[in-house]
Amino acid sequence: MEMTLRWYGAAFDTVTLKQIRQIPGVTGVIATLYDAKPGEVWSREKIRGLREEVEAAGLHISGIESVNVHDAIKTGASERDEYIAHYIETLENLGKEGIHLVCYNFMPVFDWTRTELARMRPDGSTVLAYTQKAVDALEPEKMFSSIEKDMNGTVMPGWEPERMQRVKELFEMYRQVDEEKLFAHLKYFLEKIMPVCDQYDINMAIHPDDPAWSVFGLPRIITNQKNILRMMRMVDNPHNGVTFCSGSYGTNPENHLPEMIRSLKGRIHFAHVRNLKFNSPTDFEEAAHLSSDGSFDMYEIMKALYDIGFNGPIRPDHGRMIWDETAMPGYGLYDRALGAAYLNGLWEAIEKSSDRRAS
Ligand SMILES: [Mn+2]
Repeated sequence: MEMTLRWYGAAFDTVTLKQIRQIPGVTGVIATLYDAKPGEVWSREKIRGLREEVEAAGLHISGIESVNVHDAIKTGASERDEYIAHYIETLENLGKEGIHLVCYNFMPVFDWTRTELARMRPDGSTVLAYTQKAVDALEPEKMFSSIEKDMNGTVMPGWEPERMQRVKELFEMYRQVDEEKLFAHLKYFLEKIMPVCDQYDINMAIHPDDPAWSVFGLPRIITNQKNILRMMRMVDNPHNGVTFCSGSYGTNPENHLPEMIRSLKGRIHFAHVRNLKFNSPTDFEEAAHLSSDGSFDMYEIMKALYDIGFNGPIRPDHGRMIWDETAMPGYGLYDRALGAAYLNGLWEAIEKSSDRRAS
């Protein structure tokens, strides 16, 4: 595996490439053109500029998170072919610049959903949290304004103000789309893009829905082992793979994370590893990466990745806000750096003990 950190670009991120370069063992960044709109073609020049900026800092681009999929594709609207053509052009340009991993999601209307961005934990750190009670009590249009004040002045992925102004309209677009239709639209999209992925050896890594169940009555399909295996079988190409995100699949306690990892051997192209602390089955908060701080066995998660021969990029996912840092919630430097160091430590121990057993 390669340890990486997500980076939103110099214009948007409070964390610098220089700081990332100094985290032990981090050699790559997961980059994006953060101001590109869904459906827009990413020009080769812009991608090259980004690549050169990252390389000048002694790092490289390990993958893109995300190239967003336009709502016309997700809803199967008549103009979807035009947007798929744009997506293909973006993939071509990424491939020509030597980028071979693209994370994306197929979530309707909202990306990840949290009800609090700064819940205080006993140690004084603040974290993102979710409580079903709050979602049930809220109109979807009010979701954005209820968390906006805690965004620390940053723009959070999937929660762009201009998008949130259109929430009602977006709900209307998805009114006729149920789970079966969403699967069909995903299949249509994947079948169209696989040839360009084959040509440039681009691994597509779908990110799970977060949380892994339906919110506000919207369909959600990338939620569990059964659905993800269905998605891989319906377009059976090794480039059609997944981002294994422990914090997203793990929102549903019925998802057995190490077992899911083992069932996805060869198709996990990217891993997000973080820990959650459950206070009840419908209330969870993000925890430090350390197993004992949350509800997951992080050793077993890393061991499963090791055992299936995972060799793609991995990144610590959301971190807590600690040490008075001000940053995009979940994306500060300090706790993600601690997370990377911890995950690297687990990996080294697993690797060495496995070598010893083998020899
Ligand atoms: Mn994730």
